[in-house]
Amino acid sequence: MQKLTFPKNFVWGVAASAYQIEGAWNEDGKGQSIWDTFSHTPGKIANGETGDVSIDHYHRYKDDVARMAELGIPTYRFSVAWPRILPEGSGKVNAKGLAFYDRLVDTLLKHKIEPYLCLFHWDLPQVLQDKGGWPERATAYHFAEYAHIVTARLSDRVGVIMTHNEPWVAAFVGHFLGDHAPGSKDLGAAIKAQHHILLSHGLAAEAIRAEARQPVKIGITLNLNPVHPATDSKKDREAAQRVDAIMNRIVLDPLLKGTSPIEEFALAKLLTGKVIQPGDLEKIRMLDLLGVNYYSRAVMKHSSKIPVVNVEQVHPAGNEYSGMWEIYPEGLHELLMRIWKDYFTPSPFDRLRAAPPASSRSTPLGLPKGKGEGGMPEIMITENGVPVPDGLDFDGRIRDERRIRYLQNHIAQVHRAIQDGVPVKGYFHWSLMDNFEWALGYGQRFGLVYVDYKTLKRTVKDSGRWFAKVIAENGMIVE
Ligand code: IFM
Repeated sequence: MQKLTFPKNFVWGVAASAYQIEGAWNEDGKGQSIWDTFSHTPGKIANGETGDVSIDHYHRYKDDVARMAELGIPTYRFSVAWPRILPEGSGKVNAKGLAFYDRLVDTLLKHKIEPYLCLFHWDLPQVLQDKGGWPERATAYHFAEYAHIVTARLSDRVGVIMTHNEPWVAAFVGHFLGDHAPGSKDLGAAIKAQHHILLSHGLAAEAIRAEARQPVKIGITLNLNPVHPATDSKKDREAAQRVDAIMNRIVLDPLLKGTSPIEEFALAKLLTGKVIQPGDLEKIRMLDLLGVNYYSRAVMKHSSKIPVVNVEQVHPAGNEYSGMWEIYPEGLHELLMRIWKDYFTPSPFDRLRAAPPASSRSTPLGLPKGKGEGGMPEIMITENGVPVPDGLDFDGRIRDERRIRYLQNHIAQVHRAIQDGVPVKGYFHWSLMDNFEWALGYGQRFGLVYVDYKTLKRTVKDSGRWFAKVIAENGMIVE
């Protein structure tokens, strides 16, 4: 038996997003989002489910926050629904929408829970989609306007603002794979959307800096996966590299290096024309906090199954799987080491080249100075969790042992990465409560708190109590 202790001030938290938990889809002046439209379209969501009511957090937020406090959870990452604030996407502000987040933040602070606010977790105002959505450059400027409004209202009490959650999913699952809103299947649109979302991050960062009432940390949260070739053949290795470029590097390179792999793909250029305009990449590189969402790895082989990129995902036999993915804890360590090596560790040559004049705003990596250590962005795990079947046992308790095992194994990998030199500053569990899992509806449960979808009654699972103990002890015992 061994105790794994985390560094002092390590940030423990839980995460959630507006559309997945709030419900109240058309209340208090909220505009329609692309997820309202998508979920109301027959055939898009499992069992025809929607987020119309979801778990009704909009009306039950006080109890939900109180439960978090009871568990001793010190930090909560939530998202703001853009169409609640700006029902038309831009222009007229909906006071009732802002008032909801005002109340939420005050309630969190009353319970001494630090709010981490995320501006965009996929619920784009439908009116902006009608004008072209993320493939349209103008959307990035509307996002900056929205960031400005939220910052002006909440930054006196919120010290961390994340611009986007998983921009790759919004761009590629929404515009190329078509499984998420808005549901298009167009690679060119996905690449344009990807670039404009990242551009909007940079524009919003400027707006946040300009408007913030206190020094605010600006972050972004990325879904990242180690990509492994299915075999050692040249074709499979190249397939894995292509997927790494189009899933990981497409977001990491612009944010941390000021380059983009889009420029490496002749086809992408052909499809998107001059999507990256002069000056865009400099704007994007504004970051104090890099959020890493980790769930699994991707094992890829060369195939025509997914056209254009010519790859297919394979699921190695003999491993453990959840309701959605392979369970692969080592991948979290591998991913953190890779991010650190490729994006945070300058070579001696880089150091010489980038040696900044004393007055410069740049860091040794050429990154704009943030609040992170030594001017580098901080790294945190902003999501990690598992969908496994669970439910009430005869005595009303939820013994979700698989989730506890999953968390223990993944948190141990974070600890291992810290020991190996990656200064990971925090870990957020996805999610606080069971909720609407996008195209899969309510079929996959990720919560530390079980929700009865008929009565909306909440019950803390064994994993919730286990995680509370990890937080209280700033660590855990492992075999
Ligand atoms: O539920 C999602 C969340 O919205 C974004 N990250 C992955 C989670 C699990 O699929």
